[in-house]
Amino acid sequence: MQVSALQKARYAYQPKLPLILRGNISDIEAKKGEATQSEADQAEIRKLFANTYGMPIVSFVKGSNSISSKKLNVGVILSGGQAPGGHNVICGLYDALKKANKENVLYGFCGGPSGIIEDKYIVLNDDIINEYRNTGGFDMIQSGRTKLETEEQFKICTENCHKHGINAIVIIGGDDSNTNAAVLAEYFKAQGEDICVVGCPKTIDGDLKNKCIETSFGFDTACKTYSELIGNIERDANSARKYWHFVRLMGRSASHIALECAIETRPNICLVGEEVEAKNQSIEDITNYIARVVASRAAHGDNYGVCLVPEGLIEFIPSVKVLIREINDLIAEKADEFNTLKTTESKIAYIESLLSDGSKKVFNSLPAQIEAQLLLDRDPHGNVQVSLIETEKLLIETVKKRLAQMKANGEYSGKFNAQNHFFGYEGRCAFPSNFDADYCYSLGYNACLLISNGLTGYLSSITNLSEPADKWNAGGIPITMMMNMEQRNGRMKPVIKKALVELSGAPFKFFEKNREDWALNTRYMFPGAIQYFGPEEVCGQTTKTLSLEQGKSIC
Ligand code: FBP
Repeated sequence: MQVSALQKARYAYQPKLPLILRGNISDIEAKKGEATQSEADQAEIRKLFANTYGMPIVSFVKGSNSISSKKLNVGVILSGGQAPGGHNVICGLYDALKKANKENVLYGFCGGPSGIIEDKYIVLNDDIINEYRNTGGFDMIQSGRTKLETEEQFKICTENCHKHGINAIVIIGGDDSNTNAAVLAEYFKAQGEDICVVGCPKTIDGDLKNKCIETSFGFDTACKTYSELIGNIERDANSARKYWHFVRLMGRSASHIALECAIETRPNICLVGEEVEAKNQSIEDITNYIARVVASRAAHGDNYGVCLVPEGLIEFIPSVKVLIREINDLIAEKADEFNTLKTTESKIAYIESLLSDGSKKVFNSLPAQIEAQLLLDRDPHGNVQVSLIETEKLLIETVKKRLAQMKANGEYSGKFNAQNHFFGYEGRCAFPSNFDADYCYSLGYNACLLISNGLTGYLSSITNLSEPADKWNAGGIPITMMMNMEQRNGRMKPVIKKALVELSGAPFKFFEKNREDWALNTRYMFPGAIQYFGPEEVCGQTTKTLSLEQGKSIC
């Protein structure tokens, strides 16, 4: 493979581990805490996870252990959307396995969870691993969105584990994939199978976090990549002074990415889905807010600006949320009829005929393009694919109309020329920042320790992340502890609770305090590209979100 100079230099980077993981594996003790309970719906979740519910949080401390050095065969799966650092999780896991026993074998199941069902795998060795150290992407073994959830899939999975003598599976995924990791762990236990399942918290969206998981990997690099691009656009806007740029940012439901990028770049407007929901705002309210800022800036001669739009915004507008839920249920319930319809128009007409009166009204108020985008295929977990809904274009249109009315009323006399952008895939496969390179390597290394200790149904956890790596803590969190019951594909299911932006949290408070100033005055910040080599204050910064959440001040 031809490699760039940067890639060559990154191969040589040695990711940092927490101090506790740096010594001999035999000197690390697994300290178990109190029994745990699920986030909510304890009775139902206890019933569904009879063998794995209530397990304690585990922390690794200095001590001794009686882990045997018996040969282990481990399978690893990348699940869901790409996130920078995935390769490093595998590298950390591989290095720890080889350190524990040179005979240990790591199977990389290819193409996501379907790899283990179809028995598509590669046996990872030094040559393969060394080609992917500290690189972006998931191309070492690729990823996929197949859901591991049926009894039949679990049976095939068991057969394939037996075939290769697999003792443990590591699933690197987001909330839905780790939910499935917990279900698989429970299945193995119930069947008396001695196969551990351990998860690793992956997603650029930043919504897999709670009091025990401080951030998911990939969020840091993705936000820094988007912030670099937004900063460049701000500089262009500030130079040309003739466009309003509407930038939609990936992140699925939660607005963590948009909020982090706003704190990094200080745009004139950043919408936050969770606030829209809390204030019960409609598309009209959001439009009026944007138009007011556009008009106020125009009054000072500034006919330009930058507005960040989280891709999940549309789902938070309460009336649209109800509409999406109805469409999700209808698509699941009437799948046979719906899937026979050939044209977009016939699909729109069919769904419209079945909607409640309230939702029909909201549906009809949307441009045809957005109606069609709301009906596109659901992901395998039954979620609408918000990355396909062009909310930024919808807002440009509604704002344009509102400004025309304001002009007619003599409330506005500026110019509004808008450009739309969508930043998503651009940030998911970047070279991991030093933070993500270190964090991911540590998560993978730590997953090996969880397996060696026979722990199953756990998520690999590295904490104290706003401090330097040598002060990080390592351990495991029982996945059931993060669960509640939610409606999916028309049925109640146990799932890991998604972490949305907390309006009382430090990152949102910081943004709220400053947004009016950023709206009217131009306070753009240009973070520039991620730096991998150089002084720690340039290369070693965590996200502003993490710093603020951990009580650190930011500049
Ligand atoms: P995960 O939750 O699987 O990590 O996905 C992250 C994400 O990038 C979302 O932000 C986005 O909405 C979605 O994937 C896009 O999915 P796809 O890669 O299938 O287009």
